[in-house]
Amino acid sequence: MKMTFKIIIGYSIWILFTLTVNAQEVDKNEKRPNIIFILSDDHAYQAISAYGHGLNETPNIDRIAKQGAIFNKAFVTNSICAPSRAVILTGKHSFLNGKVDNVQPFDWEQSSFPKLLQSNGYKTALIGKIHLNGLPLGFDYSAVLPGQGAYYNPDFLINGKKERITGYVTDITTDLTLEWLKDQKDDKPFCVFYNQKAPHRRWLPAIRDAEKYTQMNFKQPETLFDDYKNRGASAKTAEMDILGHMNLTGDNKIYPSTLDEMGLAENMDYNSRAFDLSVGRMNKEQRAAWDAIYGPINEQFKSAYKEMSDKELKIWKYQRYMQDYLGTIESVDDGVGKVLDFLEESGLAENTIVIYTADQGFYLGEHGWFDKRFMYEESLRTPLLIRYPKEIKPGTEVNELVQNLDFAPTLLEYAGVTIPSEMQGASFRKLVNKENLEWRDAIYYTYYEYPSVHMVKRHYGVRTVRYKLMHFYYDVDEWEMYDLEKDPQEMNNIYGNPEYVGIQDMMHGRLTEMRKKYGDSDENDQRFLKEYLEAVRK
Ligand code: SGN
Ligand code: CA
Repeated sequence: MKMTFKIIIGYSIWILFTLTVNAQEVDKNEKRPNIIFILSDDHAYQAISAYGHGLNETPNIDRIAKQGAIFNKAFVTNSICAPSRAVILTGKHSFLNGKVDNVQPFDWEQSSFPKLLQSNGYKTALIGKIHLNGLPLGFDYSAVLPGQGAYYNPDFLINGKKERITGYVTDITTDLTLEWLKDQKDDKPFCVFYNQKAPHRRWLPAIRDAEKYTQMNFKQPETLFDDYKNRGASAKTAEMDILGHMNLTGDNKIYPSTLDEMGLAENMDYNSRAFDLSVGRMNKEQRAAWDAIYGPINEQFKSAYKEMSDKELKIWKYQRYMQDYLGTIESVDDGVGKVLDFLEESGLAENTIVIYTADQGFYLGEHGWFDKRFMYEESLRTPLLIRYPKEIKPGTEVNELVQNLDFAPTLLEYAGVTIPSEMQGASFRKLVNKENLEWRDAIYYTYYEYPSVHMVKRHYGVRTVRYKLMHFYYDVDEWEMYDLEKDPQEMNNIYGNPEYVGIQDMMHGRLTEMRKKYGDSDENDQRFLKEYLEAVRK
């Protein structure tokens, strides 16, 4: 008996041993996935046809969802450009990675997922807008726009060296990405950030798209004329109203000379500067093509303006806004198509993860607004689509709450690299494969950049599947709570409503728990406030 037992044990150990060795061998021989991370700037989920809002068509971006997965509840941790990028790179909340607003410097010395991929044998590249100061670290190649970048004839910093490239920024970013991809002939897996500037303000489309989009008319959001009744001071005092804060020249492409002729030259200094920074960069040919499209719009505006009520002017501005904003997305979508085609043609598609997302959401007239920053849904939520034919089933939908905090751990897991314990997100790989049903039921949010352009007050909050609790602070001390099931447009602040006492207590509990879990505090808020005020006073 004893002998047989020993033999069985010995045999089992041997089987286990061979299985383990084989598993390791398989891992080693298996080529690790390539990664193409497509990050556009201010691209609202409402402006991707896969999300079904009916505003525009994005057939190529939609391909990613059809052949892979679409996330219906993807959020940011801080709805503003540079901080969001810092969160994506580091996998840490703003108050830990230090990039809390667009003003504070980003510390490239800290750990990031591209650095970890690079030190684990990946070739890495960063192409397009990054909006973080200094030479990017963790990349074998970088070709980035300085700051916000320009739409026409942009400067690029190619491995730190400035070069002006003639053409349209979205097309150039795509071309640079394709060139880099075509150069990847060695055996190493790659990870490239393909970052578009579009559709960031001031929304200058490619000429070919401006022609089409300026002829179009778009449906208005239900809340375009929101009066912010039942909301707090922050919504009421924000400066992002389409009627009052979107400007006619820089934003709506009415020439300074047209306004001059109309006797509407108030604010002219600001307006003409914005105009010079965008349209003013065009060469003669580009300008002539631009004038052929926007000249007639200027003429129409000149004759129609006198008769316009404020309501009509707001609708006119909204239509101009959508024509240009959605116009810029057409070339983003074309670029995605070219990159996907390249992957198919080169045989790389099967083993390449393609992610499409944006640095935050954006208001397309909801609540009468443009811009972002708020923890309300349209700016909190981003598009997120992912394709990885080798693993992800076509047509997958993910409804759990994910955040941009999750990209770093997710991509490290796909690449087989250990996820550092200080990263705060979680890998959503198993979630996409429907293997893991244990997932968070709440997310945490912080926003700091105030007082600043658009005047959205400092706030933080928690969002669960159904409710949202927010605290606005600094020059106010206000709480807002929304029932997203009954009030998805967030028109009714229920904080203090006796019917919701229990829910309110529960949400306060969730908020305390989140602040503790992620390591945030009132002391952090006060410190960042002090640092911000010092920086902007300089
Ligand atoms: C610029 C824009 C703002 C925008 C910020 C931040 N004005 O200042 O509308 O909110 O950038 O945007 S513009 O007239 O210069 O376009 S972010 O995406 O970089 O955070
Ligand atoms: Ca942005």
